[in-house]
Amino acid sequence: MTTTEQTSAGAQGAGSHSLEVGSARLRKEDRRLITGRTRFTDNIALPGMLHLAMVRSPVAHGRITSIDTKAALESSGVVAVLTGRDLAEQHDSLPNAWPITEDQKSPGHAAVAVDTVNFSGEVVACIIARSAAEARDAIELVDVEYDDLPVVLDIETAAAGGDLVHPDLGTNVSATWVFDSAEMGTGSDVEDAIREARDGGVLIERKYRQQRLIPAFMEPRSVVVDPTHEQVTMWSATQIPHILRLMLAMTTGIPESKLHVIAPDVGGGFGGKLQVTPEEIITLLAAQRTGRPCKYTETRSESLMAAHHGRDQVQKLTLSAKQDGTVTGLRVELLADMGAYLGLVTSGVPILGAFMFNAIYKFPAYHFSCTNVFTNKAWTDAYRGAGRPEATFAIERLMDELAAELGVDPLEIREKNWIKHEEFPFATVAGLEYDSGNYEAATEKARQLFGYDELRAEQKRRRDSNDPVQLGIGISTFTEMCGLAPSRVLGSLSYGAGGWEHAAVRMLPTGNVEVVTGSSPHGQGHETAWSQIVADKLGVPFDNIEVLHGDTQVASRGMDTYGSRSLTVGGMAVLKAADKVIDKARAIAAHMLEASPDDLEFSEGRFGVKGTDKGVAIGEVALATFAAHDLPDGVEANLDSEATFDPDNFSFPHGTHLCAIDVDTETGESRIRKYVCVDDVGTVVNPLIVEGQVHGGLVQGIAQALFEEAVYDDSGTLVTGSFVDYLVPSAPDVPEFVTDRTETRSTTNELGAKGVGEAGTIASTPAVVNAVVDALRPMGINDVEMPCTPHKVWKAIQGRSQTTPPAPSSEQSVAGTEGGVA
Ligand code: MCN
Repeated sequence: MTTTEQTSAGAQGAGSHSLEVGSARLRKEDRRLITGRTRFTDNIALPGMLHLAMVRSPVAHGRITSIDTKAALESSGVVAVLTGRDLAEQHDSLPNAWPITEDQKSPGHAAVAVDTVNFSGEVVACIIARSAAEARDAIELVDVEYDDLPVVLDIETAAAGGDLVHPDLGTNVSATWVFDSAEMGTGSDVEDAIREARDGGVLIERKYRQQRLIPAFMEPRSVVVDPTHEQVTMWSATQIPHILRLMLAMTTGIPESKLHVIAPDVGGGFGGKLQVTPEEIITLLAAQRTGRPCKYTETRSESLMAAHHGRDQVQKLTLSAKQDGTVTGLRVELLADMGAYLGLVTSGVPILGAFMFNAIYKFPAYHFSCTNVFTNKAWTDAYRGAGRPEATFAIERLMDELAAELGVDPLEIREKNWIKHEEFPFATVAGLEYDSGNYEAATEKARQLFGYDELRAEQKRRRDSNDPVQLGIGISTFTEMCGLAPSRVLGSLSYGAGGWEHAAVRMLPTGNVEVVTGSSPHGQGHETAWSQIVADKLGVPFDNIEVLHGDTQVASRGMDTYGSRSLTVGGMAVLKAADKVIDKARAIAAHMLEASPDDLEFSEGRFGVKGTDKGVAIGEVALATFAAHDLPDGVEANLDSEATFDPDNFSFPHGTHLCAIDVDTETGESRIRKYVCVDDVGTVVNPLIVEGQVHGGLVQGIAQALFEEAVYDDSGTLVTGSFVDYLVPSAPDVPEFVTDRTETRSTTNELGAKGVGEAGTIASTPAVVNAVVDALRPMGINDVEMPCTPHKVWKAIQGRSQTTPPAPSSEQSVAGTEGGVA
């Protein structure tokens, strides 16, 4: 593993002492995380607390004809059994905060099903008991009868009509959203480009499937509600305590001021905890009804079955190009599976991808349409990358297909089409403005680290010798829009919230600092990174800074953590609040030094009078505000400040990922031999955290390429309902990664930083699948559906080997343009 050490810092304010920003500090939160001094939601025990268990539907689509709760009510320890009818009056439909069109169709979504169930795993009753064991024991005693309704599972069938998931909507289509570069004035007409390509250019037409994935966070979802005080307190394993509080108020009618939401230590989320869940609402209502604290923690199987899923799209793609490899246009037609309901941002997830299919390339014509479709499966929503991995996969696979079609190196075809570093800022055909980037530098570095030419030479040798183990080389040169932010842009996409972030910085009388952030970390290390930013800014030791978060009484405002936004939006709010502390302290320091504020310079935590050795430390100023004996007129007696930051633009990290994979053509097994990535996330606050984020992201993207898939049987039952069947890779399944960085500052924030939380996931899936297909291309194979399991690879080989010789000796074989074979 190699890393480039950072030397420049985004946060100014420090002098010659070593900067915190850019140093590989160990994460301060890890002290408590690895010594068991954490408090996860399920660790919370309150006096008189009751426990909940959910009765879940075994059928995917059915009318509830009767629910008999008598036996359960008589069971040991059971206090109450609540059905959908019992709770229906107490809450509105669960929220969908992103209606993508004015005429979007959305079914009502009750926390507990009332008349019909629409996916297997939906809650039909809730048991409240003295202990978790007694609550679970009573599940089987609730007798629910269903009249089966037709089960709609296949997205293409659902989109075509026929049986309906929600007959009252009259259609399975929730909404169709279109972007066209000619209409929007961002480019030319894609149909013209396609026509021209048909008359003498190159046309690549493909259909790719993004399989359904399940966010497999380490800590399952858990919620505790205490209704015994004036304010109702909810602890939840959530990514979004602030949004959750607002949504709970809007859904249940409890005034926001009477709701206190805490996200204690949260064991991962990956987008899966960016949700307002039925279970949170049920626990809240159960606590209100019983007047006692209530707790619900899901089992792993419940988590897999009923927490929202991710991806699940069918992508129909047409890429047009000239014979010299210049891409002229791209048409994208998506079907996106919503599952049975629309969750918090379900409908908007594929739309986020709309802005990324053009990726780092500068072709002139683009058309995107997406049809959101209901099926009788768990609802989908944000999952690491949310829309952007799907888009990146499609374009990076297409670039490889174009290269194969033309018989040129896939790196060359990318270079021919990408935006050159001197062309930034760059207005894209999808209507965004990319801030900065240097694709040439990242690619060159990756190429060297990978040993690209040597590996291509080895590949040729193995192809020529008909080696049963073929070498595949996969490329992904990605970018993504992150730092989900500009409120105005989000508003133009009908997103229901803004994208700002809030922070408070308070210098205490001892000179120690409290930082309050509206971001809500659940594994990303904000306590460490925010301390580094403030340490440089205020000249205070790293260890003297405390970061508080995840509690709506402590951090009253926030937009929480998702979309790799926390550093570029939340970290910037922290930086701005720290600036205000310095401004406030300057007036007092000037008074103390009997100087004009303009004559003071602030460096390494000290105000000095220019040209003299007179000075005062900011900590002394803080103490002076506490005593307040001699403050200048009109100055507050504290060094507290707040700031809200809302950038004008997203940030666009990028990178080049290269994957070498050995594919055993006899068994179908693929083993990654070498994985190199060079990421550019602008200024790096903490290289160790960035490295960790990239590693985690890579594993998650590789998981989609090779391992994970949510599978339903024909009756709509989730087959992959445990970790025995849902294959989350562990350390032995992934290679050692070679990571490095280039550093192109973002121009959208003062730190110069770009997000990293999703980068690895977005980039790695196409790199791996491109490598698998590259290994098999001489056999006439131009696609393997994800996940590329040994069985699927083997089947692809068997399917083609009857008509195609196993391995032609040419260096680069030209594949046909029809769809894949898996
Ligand atoms: N960072 C940095 N320098 C940069 C960019 C980021 O030092 N140039 C640091 C930040 O200071 C922060 C971390 O890297 O400590 C991630 O920052 P950022 O990219 O802003 O992402 P967020 O903090 O907003 O995290 C969200 C992102 C998402 S969207 C998913 S999904 C995800 C992820 O983070 N889920 C995670 N990483 C995860 N990591 C863990 N352990 N668990 C999850 O559930």
